[in-house]
Amino acid sequence: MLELNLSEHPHRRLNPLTGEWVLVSPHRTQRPWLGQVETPPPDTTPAYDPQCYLCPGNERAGGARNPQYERTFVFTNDFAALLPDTPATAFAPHPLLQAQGERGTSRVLCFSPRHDLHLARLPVEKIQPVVELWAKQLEELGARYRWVQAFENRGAAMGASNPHPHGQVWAGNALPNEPAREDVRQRAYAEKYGAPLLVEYAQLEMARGERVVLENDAWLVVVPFWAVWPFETLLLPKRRVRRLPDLRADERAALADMLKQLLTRYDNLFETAFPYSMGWHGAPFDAAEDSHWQLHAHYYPPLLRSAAVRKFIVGYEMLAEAQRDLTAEQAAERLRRASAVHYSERGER
Ligand code: H2U
Ligand code: ZN
Repeated sequence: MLELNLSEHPHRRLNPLTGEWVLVSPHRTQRPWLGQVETPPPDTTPAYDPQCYLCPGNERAGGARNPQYERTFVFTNDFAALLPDTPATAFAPHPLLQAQGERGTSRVLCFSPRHDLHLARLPVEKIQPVVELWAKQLEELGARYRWVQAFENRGAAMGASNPHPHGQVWAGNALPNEPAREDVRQRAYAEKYGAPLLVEYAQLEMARGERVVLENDAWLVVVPFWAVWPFETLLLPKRRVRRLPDLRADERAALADMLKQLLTRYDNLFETAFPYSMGWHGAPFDAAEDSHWQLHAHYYPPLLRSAAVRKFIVGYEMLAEAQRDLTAEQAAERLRRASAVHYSERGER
């Protein structure tokens, strides 16, 4: 029997967090890399936009007005997907027709008063308040709801409605699909192997090195072995941490530093404001037994070859399973090689 070579032979990789497989076709990237980068269009986004519903002092849909905030600002989404006063009752006239009322809330998080500077372009000391904001929102909503999802849709390619740097937080009492799967898989792993899955995974990747993108005292960024999106990453604390609000002050500072480094490299890859969806996963807030959980963030960027060429989840992927050509190891290497200085600051003194 021939030995399987992960950088040559088509193979499937298991995502231990979800139980799903991804088909990898590395032979399709053997052709030389066409690393041609178009010159980015000059950035003309203003520091303040009178039309923006997130800028300080501006009016939003429904007539509310934002304060003249100086750091971060939170408001309840004017078109919230979840509402606190919903009847939490079931609709189930037949086993094939089942629904459940869901109570919750949805908030918008403004990361900075500056309309034009997304996270990658903010200095580390201005990213720190974003970390504090996440921690505070998760703690506050976690006291009332089982699952609190902090996330960011960045860039028009991911459906963000506005370039003003912002994220969202949705809270509800159900455990949604993704964390529910991760809960089951992490619990089963801890029971079988006696250690939390993601704690073991971080150690394994630090020892192997080939998928590590970045590291500092408290954090590790890897392209996970089972990545689906071309430049998907997983951000993991080095210490055992169950939920984001549990982070110590030094870990919060190190997180701001890690985000700056990661997002700078993302932007430099194709010299564009790199689009992505990202979000935090930690132990559900009602969990009596949560020792199998480890805090982490997922970054899912859609770009493949340039600012204009993105991956679509279509065809085989919708009907059979996810597939990629570029291996996780190749993606990690390209991210490692990307410059640590943001392209917009190059040549500045
Ligand atoms: P996205 O860019 O990820 O779509 O987030 C922006 C959110 O802002 C979106 O969910 C809300 C939209 O409902 N919004 C308001 O709450 N008030 C407004 O005046 C416009 C948009
Ligand atoms: Zn704005």
